[in-house]
Amino acid sequence: MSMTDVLSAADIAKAMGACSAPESFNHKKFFDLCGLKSKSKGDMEKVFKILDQDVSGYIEEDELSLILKGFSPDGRALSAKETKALLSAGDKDGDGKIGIDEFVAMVAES
Ligand SMILES: [Ca+2]
Repeated sequence: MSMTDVLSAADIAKAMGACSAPESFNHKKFFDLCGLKSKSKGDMEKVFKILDQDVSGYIEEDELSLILKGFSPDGRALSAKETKALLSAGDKDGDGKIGIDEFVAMVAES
């Protein structure tokens, strides 16, 4: 499974371009531009599984900081500040990581 099985390469490129500058990552804009927001729950779950690189069932902080690389190998790492903002947007139960249901909810409401 790769990102382009779910999303179009053109949409991914558009989303990556919108957050290429330092400290410019906005998850709402990103999930909208890359097309994920309008995908099915099943597609969002496929993307979650790609981002959960160690298959722990959660996207932890270190994986969150590399979220852009999950979408495109040349993506930049998020700053600590951007990573914290993304974590707090998705981590509804406050366990410090994002589960699959939290991920789907965060994308859907973005
Ligand atoms: Ca993980």
